[in-house]
Amino acid sequence: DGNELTEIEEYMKDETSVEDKTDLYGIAKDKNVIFISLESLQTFVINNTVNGEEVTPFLNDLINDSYYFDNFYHQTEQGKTSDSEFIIENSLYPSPRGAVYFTHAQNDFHSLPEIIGNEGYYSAVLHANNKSFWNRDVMYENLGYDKFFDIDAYEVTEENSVGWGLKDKDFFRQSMKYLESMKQPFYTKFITLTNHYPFELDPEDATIEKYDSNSNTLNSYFQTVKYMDESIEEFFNYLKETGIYEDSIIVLMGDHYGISDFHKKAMSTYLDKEYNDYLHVQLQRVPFYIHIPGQEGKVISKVAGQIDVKPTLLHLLGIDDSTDLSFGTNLFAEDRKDFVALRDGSFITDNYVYTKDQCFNRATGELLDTTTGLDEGLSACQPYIEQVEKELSYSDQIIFGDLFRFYDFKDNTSKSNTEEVNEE
Ligand code: GP9
Ligand code: MN
Repeated sequence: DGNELTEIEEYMKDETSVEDKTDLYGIAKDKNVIFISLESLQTFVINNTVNGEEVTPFLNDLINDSYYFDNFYHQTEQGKTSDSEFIIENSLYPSPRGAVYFTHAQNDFHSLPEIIGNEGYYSAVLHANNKSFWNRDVMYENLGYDKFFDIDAYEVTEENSVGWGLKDKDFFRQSMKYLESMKQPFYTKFITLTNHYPFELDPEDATIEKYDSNSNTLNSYFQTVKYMDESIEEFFNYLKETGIYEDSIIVLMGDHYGISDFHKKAMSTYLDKEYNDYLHVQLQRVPFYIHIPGQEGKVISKVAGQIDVKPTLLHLLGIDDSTDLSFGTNLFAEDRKDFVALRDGSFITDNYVYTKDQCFNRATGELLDTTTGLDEGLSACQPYIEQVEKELSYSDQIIFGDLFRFYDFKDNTSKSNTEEVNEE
């Protein structure tokens, strides 16, 4: 039965209920939401250069008129893109192994597309890959998406493909006809593809020199990142030309890392920093933008993660989520949960970065203590260690036990509780 949900439910409500409705509550009410998943884009390329040239000129400028989060972490595991999708749709953690999209696609969820669907939104995913990749066709249906424009919705040829498939510029261009005829307000998720390992690009599409290091992967990465940056700029232009821009908010998010720690040496040279476990965690930051046409920009540096996207979007849309169960919190609230947990148990707080038994000073990277060899309770990170473990395990229990089938999201009470009350 669902009794184990009661404890988890209490934890989630205590930790994530943020009462304050900020000035931004409902700012995007009834507007379209255009969510862009930026394949393998990491924060370290933003406002950075290769051979003296900006890698992401458009995304750098976009910071000026967006809410831009520069300490925003991906929380994905083996499910890669699908994990990032799962996190933003549900504000739950992905599975420690495998992909929830495959292993628990039949569970009861209370997803973002479903919630906003109940508020009159039409929802669609646009992604030029086979519909069954990551089991998306099955999972999207369960999550309540109205439509999936998969590879069959696109004209894919030798010329307009590279690497994993349709080039991003062609993808956005061909997507416009679907967007223009879509019922409004809509929630659309665009999943890009070109900036995917091994970062292949046709020579005519390269507008920046490769980097020069022992890693072909890193060397090529900057070129495909630059290409993605240009494709996003083109997409923004299409949105403006068609007038969709004015009625929309645009959310951009890196899905997960692109450069693994297999490329330590090259990364260390590029960043001119020692590659240690602290830097490895800091490299799990991915860009997160909320662009609201007509609004001034702001860089927000507080620690944040993908888990926070769902409550944040619901806040902007002015949708009351007080009966929802999530592990994230609205990023605009003052009084928020003060850590971001990565899926491997590493975490980041205002003051600390914890990973592999080591507690670092977040600001300086200085190693404060190593928990092995310390008496319990002595690590500066100690108070968070158990809570992070508990939180990840609660999320696993929800998913592995399909516990949301016992919860009535409308009544704000678990079904098992109600039954108990009735029996008394
Ligand atoms: C595939 C694309 C990339 O459709 O989303 O998947 P990834 O390998 O990054 O999970
Ligand atoms: Mn991906």
